[in-house]
Amino acid sequence: MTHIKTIEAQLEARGLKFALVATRFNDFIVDRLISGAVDYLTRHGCEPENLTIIRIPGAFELPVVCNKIARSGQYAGIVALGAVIRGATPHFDFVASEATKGIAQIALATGVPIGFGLLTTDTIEQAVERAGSKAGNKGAEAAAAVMETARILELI
Ligand code: INI
Repeated sequence: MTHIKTIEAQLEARGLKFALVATRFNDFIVDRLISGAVDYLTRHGCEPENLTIIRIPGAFELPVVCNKIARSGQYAGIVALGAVIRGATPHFDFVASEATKGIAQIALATGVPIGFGLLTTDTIEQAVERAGSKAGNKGAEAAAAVMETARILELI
């Protein structure tokens, strides 16, 4: 078989600076997502002094804050953490879709990877399941994705 060049990242965070942008809204869930993200990154070599946690009001504010952080040039990656839980009105749809769209646009426009740790669930139970119980911890997953992507971007 011919040799195929393959680029893969080392799963290692030593020396990389990350910003964790986390909502206060639904903080009983989001605090668990922060724990998952911090735990993942520090277990993969990230020094605590290279982590910054930024608390913001709600998911709707994620894009504007991530935008400024990404453009500061100080961080190898951002982990966006929050929980949008469906209520009785269409508010959920607007908040979830604007946050999602904004985060994706900022990552593309700046080239700074942003891990998508924003839960969008129909119920509180579904959010709890994804914040460190039976469906894992989406904060840790977002941190893992952004760490690997930051390393990949160094290699390309
Ligand atoms: N913000 C969230 O992060 N999660 C939610 O579930 C939510 N709901 O359901 O309303 C929410 N709303 C607040 C919003 O993100 C803004 O902070 C607010 O509208 C002020 O701009």
